[in-house]
Amino acid sequence: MTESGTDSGATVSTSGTDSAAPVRQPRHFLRMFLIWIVIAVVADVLFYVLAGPHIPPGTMTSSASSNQFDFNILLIIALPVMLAVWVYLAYAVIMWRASNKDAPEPVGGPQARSNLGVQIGWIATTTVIVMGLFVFGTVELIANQGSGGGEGASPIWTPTSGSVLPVQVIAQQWKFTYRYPTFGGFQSQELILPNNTSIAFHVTSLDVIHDFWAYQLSIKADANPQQDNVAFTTTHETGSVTVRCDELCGIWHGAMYNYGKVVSKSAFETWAKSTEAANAANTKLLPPMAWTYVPDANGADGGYYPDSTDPYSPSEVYGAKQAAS
Ligand SMILES: [Cu+2]
Repeated sequence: MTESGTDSGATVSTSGTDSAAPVRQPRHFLRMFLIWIVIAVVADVLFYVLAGPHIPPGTMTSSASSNQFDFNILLIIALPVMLAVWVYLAYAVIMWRASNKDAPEPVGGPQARSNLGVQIGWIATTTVIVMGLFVFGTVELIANQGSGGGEGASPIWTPTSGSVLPVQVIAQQWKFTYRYPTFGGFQSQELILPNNTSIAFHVTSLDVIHDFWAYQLSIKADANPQQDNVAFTTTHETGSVTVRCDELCGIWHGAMYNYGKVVSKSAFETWAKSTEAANAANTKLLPPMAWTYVPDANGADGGYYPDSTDPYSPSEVYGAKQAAS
């Protein structure tokens, strides 16, 4: 293959003081750049059009749509970076392989050190990408409902909707239950939500640290004992929801999941009112609705566990006074 000799590029001396005659070299960097820019633009457009709408976590809620947009932007920035590496690799393998007689000898020594253009280009490009992502990520975090995360008891962002449904998420080893304070405080093992409604999740824990991760809602908020962690979203589509614990919380952490649904407003009202009525007798036995709970707080030992029991196994007695044998 001798096509590089016919290319109308700049003449480049191959190896400085080498006695070989200079071989006319094409403008490799310009070529790579042109190949890269075409592939990168095509890949970005194809990705955004074909894959973009299917990128997790979907569009079931305002926070899900917002996160999907963020992921798409990140991937659109990352794709050209990856393609730049691949184009350089492919170009180098094809142009500078040993069997290509026109390939210049590799240059070592002082000539191979310190290329100001490459250094400035590298620092400028990486700085722009990193600082751009920093600004983008910060704005998206603050402006878009904390990207669905828990914002603590005093969120910096609150929904503009005048009517927000509060749902309390109570985590414990090893299950989630949901309490509906505006429907008599009944408690459900299933998360049912009305469509086109702003929801305030009040996430708390009865024992250790858990994490409420409702994947399709794009809500992920830590569940800490004695903390009321608030996360907002607005539902936009009906469908089923998977809830998982996302904080290693003990031996059955992996089994700590359940399911929920976003249903029409009327279906939600019917469900909520009938469940409130059906559970009324049990709801009376629950602790009064509060933003955090201390299990057995009124017990004799004031601990998290029922009196005279503790979470440790009977063999965990190292250091305890042992009976003489
Ligand atoms: Cu857990």
